[in-house]
Amino acid sequence: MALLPILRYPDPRLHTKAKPVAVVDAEIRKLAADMAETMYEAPGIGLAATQVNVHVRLLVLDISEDKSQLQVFINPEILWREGEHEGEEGCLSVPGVYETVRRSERVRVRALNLDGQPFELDADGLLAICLQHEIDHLDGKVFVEYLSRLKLGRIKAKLAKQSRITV
Ligand code: GNR
Ligand code: NI
Repeated sequence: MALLPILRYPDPRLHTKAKPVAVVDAEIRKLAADMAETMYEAPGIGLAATQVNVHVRLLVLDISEDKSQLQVFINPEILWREGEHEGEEGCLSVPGVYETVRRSERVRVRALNLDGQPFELDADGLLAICLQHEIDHLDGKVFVEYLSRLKLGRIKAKLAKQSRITV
């Protein structure tokens, strides 16, 4: 296993649209394992391949209290969504920024597992939020892009200042 570097907003590579996984093979399983290790170490509750600069449709998440429930989604698709929910989000690619985002309250997702088998999952609560956040990454979208231009400008200034201090 290996820890992977996480891209930081406003890195333009975060806006890459990820390509579907053609075959779930050993290389994809290795990427999922490395992404899980990277997510747990960060620590975060989800990670999309886009964030580690691999532009394929793969995400990992674990919203369990004791970090014992790794879930892997390959080629995830939202089949339907309903309701609205506003919640505070953070992102490993936008460290230190927490802002309220409006999302669907419930989603049904279809994806492949690590054996290449399709499954469907109905999600609500934090799982639904996290799935939408990660699938956005695969489409090249970062949560701060839902905010007003004013807020986004302030966030960019804050991140620029942070990177001058921490480098
Ligand atoms: O660790 C994370 N926490 C989080 C909190 C609220 C909504 C979404 C998230 S996902 C984030 C990890 C991450 O950046 N995934 O892309
Ligand atoms: Ni994120």
